[in-house]
Amino acid sequence: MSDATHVASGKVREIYALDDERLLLVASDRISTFDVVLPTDIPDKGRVLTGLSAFWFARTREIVPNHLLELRDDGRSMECRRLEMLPIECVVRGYITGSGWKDYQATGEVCGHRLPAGLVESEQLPEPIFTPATKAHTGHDENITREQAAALVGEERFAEAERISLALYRHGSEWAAARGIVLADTKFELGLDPAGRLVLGDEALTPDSSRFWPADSYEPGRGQPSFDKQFVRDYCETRGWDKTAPGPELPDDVVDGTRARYVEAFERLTDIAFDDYLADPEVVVR
Ligand code: PZK
Repeated sequence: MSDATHVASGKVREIYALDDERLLLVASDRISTFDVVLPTDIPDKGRVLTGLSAFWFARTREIVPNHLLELRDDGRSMECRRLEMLPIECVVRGYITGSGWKDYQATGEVCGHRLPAGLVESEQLPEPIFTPATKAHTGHDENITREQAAALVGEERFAEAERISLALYRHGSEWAAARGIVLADTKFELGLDPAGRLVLGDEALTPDSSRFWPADSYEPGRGQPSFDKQFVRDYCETRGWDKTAPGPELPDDVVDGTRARYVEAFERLTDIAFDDYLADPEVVVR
């Protein structure tokens, strides 16, 4: 860490440059809700997200190569190949929720996909759809049409990004469904290696880059509880917080319950005990 220079901050992660070809991605224990980072950490949250990402990277290598070079012993840092990132977010939706639900209610379409009439909130779509978005540096990513996305990355790369994203989502959602978790939607970031090949970067199929819903309480026609953040959201609602920074500090029971949900997501999806991951992070890539 000593000779790594800080490159960028996300809401809950940091990127450092190791050399010209390699970056270090570090996931903190910070949690955000309603787009605000809270003052209270969730212990091991960064390790859960890093472990899950590494797990998926190892299991999706046949679909697309990825940027992971090495998982560090701390369980929260990944050495990665430096890529030239595409200027679009590769979002896949299998269920109609979030900005997709808003757009559908207003226009009957999401990113130019005309959807069946009469869908209710959180309903499963006839098939997963690729719904690219622009990367907003302030505020929210903006959904764009396939034509707009193709203009940004080129027709051929757009088609390949769509194919790869849908294949990753199908793999992840089938795996998760078999373990009682609905993967409602997810966001991938793809980049180009020096040879111009598409490579999966960022984090993948984690609760921070996806909506995970508990399958046993899934019920279309309403918003769904979040697998990981529901205790935090419920607590914030009871506090009558106006959702502007700074957010409220979380009491111990909300922290403990939320940590348990992250660990449960990790263990259900990987079939690996989280303590085994802490003892040796490499267990998720073997
Ligand atoms: C890269 N981000 C998003 C911002 C974060 C993540 N392999 C890569 N090569 C080049 N650039 C990136 C990556 C990756 N991953 C990703 N920004 C740059 C981002 C802030 C914090 F953790």
